[in-house]
Amino acid sequence: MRLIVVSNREPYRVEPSRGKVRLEKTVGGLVSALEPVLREYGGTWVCWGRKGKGPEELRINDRFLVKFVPLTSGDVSGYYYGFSNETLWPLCHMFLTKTHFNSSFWTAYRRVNRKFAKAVAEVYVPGSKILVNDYHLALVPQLLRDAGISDPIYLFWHIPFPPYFMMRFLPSRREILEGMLGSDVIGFHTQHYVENFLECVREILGAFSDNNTVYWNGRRIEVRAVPIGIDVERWERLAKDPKAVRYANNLRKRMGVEFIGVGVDRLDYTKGLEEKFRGIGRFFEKYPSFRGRVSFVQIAAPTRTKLEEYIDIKRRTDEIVGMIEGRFGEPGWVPIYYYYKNYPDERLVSLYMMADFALVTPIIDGLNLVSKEYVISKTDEDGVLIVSEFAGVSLQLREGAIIVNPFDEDEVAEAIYMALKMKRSERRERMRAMRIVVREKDIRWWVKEFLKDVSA
Ligand code: GDG
Repeated sequence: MRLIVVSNREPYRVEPSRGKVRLEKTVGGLVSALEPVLREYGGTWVCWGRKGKGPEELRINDRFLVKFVPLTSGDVSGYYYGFSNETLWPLCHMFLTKTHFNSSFWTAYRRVNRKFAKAVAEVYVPGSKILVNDYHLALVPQLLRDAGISDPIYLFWHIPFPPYFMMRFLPSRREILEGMLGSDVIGFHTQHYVENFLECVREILGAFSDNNTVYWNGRRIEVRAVPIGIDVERWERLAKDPKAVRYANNLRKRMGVEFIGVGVDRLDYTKGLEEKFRGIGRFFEKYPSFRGRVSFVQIAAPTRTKLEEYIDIKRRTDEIVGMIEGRFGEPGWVPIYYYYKNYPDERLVSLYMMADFALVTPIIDGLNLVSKEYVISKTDEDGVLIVSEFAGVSLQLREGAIIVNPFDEDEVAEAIYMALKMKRSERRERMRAMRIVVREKDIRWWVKEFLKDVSA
């Protein structure tokens, strides 16, 4: 099978270095999940050529080619920052008040989706499977159909899909749904999002649906709930690397506290960083005996930094961290170590390994890969995952995780307390249960399950 992956995000950033080019894997859920798949299975990855001036194609190995779609600055601001990240992202995450409706965003979105479809048509050879990713490219499946491509098209939507009462606000709701229905298979992380999608196509398009199948324009479209997995082998390898183990042990010693918590998120308003810090503050307020004994390490990776909402969330997060440091911190003890930067996976794994608990509190999150990375990095099977009930992953990991409502700071505080007081035997039992799920439902499972042939 020849795979063509289409996504906004490029799998590598191309950095010139001493006359050569250095490839740096880009950060984010999609790339973390799919880059290993293409390396292993081969195929073409069609994506945004971020710098505009770089090469049009890049060969990673003899089977894996990256094709860049050059975008103008007008494309980028209207399609990427505009329609994708100021309209669809907040709408799908139920932030109506942060959703900007602007017809020039929509014009750019349509234009860029056409550019992507054209680039796919250029590399397409009959007999391929086409995997279109995410909300940036909702129109591509139907555009490919219009271009006469009859091979199977799979669309995976990595973020939540909103219910009809949210989707109806979008002026281009019909076109978005029709674009998506050009696919043969549409995937979401949970059955809940599947149901929202089915409700939208019924209410907005008047399409007929039966179980998880939509009947539209004489075609059948299967809608699947298939939560994405991580590259378990790779994370286990990283976790076994003696350098990573040494770094984790040394760091833990240097921090000099009894307990360490960890969080890794893009600094996005959906990830609930403010809520997390409020919960931590509440914990130190309610349980003063833990002051000086617990520190929390938070990586907040910069993202979409040009947008006002993101400048704003950065300011608010800085402020709340400052408030907690100021209120609870003492010379010799830092309650929250907060880093606004990217770290390589080799560092993240050490942070996961040294942490007694991970705190993942999105307000709403399609799935959340960090939770799975934490679980797999705990090769000693010891550690506690606290996760928001509004992250898709909480359904998969509910046997082992402590599930919280991130808006309830008391509940978050209690969850931290429970994690610190939990007996080793219970920690292991819960961690084992989660490790089984993450292992079984890894990225290879997802590829098989989601890209399964359409049933006859
Ligand atoms: C979308 C959906 C869904 C983060 N900071 C650094 C870093 N990361 C990596 C993590 C993880 C990935 O980025 C983040 O994945 P998430 O799943 O948590 O979230 P999104 O980026 O919002 O992804 C999400 C996902 O797509 C997959 O479908 O789960 O719901 O929103 O892999 O490790 N990686 C490195 N340095 C960092 O500083 N190396």
